[in-house]
Amino acid sequence: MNAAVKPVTGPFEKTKGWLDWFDQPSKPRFSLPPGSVDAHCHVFGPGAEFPFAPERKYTPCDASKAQLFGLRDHLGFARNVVVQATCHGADNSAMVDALRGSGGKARGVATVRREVSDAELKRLHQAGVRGVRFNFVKRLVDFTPKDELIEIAGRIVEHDWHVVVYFEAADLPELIDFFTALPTTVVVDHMGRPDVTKPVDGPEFARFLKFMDDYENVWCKATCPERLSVSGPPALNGEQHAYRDVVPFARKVVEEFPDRVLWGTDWPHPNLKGHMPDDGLLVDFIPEIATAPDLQEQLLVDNPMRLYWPDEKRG
Ligand code: 0GY
Repeated sequence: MNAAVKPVTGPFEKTKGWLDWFDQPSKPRFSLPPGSVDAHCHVFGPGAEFPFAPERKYTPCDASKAQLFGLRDHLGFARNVVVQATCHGADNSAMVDALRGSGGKARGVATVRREVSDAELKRLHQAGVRGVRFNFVKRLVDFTPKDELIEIAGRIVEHDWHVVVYFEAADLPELIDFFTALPTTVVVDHMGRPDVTKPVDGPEFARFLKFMDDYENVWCKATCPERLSVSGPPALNGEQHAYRDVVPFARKVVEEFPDRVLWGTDWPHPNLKGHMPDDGLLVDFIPEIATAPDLQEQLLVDNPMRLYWPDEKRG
């Protein structure tokens, strides 16, 4: 990656202990299939241009669209899906600016409130937004009433958008009725955040798999080994492969639901304190979880293209 993409310090003091993203990622050994989509990543600010939300629970380092696109090219991706991060609240300007600056190579997932106008939804669609994100992770957001979320979900149907949901594994039982009432495709972030110290065939992950099995409109992202792993990357534990403990969980969803899984880097990896992943090594994690070329093609190209660029040819 170009040295010019080094993190810059904005006018905001970032949350203490939060690491800056890894600015010299290795070149992956795994060659991504042509047309691969990084289907979960963010932009932060730059804070001087796109101020962070007053209600945010953390203040990140800056991570601009140019830096994101530099990483895309370095790793070998063709496209990005930029997911609105909670530090920008419901002000989607930085994300929309990234979509507009991508030359059609990025789509977005927005955060909206019930006050959002029809004209704004249309404007977001024209910019490349194809979904909204409902976040239930208490350390990241304040509570939003479910009737407000249902109302928003009802309004995005006409744009053929989907809902991305982020929650902790322990909260699935109380959220499941809400998720199944949503009138759209529902995409679960990071496999519903399993506790990877528990067995992959134990009751907690079985509950998540059953949820996906029972509802064909539910997809998930086989993402964030760096966030879910307890064993950590190879540099810390000396094992040959990174994030070994996450592999069985991610492999399971990829193999059981090959046409409903997505993959993304999660760059610039908000809220990581223990270590910051080398995004090149994250790409090398992919063949561990999608072990055959046809699974890789579905995970990285076919599925994200169907959801985000349904009218376009790949590439
Ligand atoms: C992620 C995960 C996190 C943060 C956010 O929007 C966000 O702030 O999603 C997290 O802290 O687990 O997917 O980026």
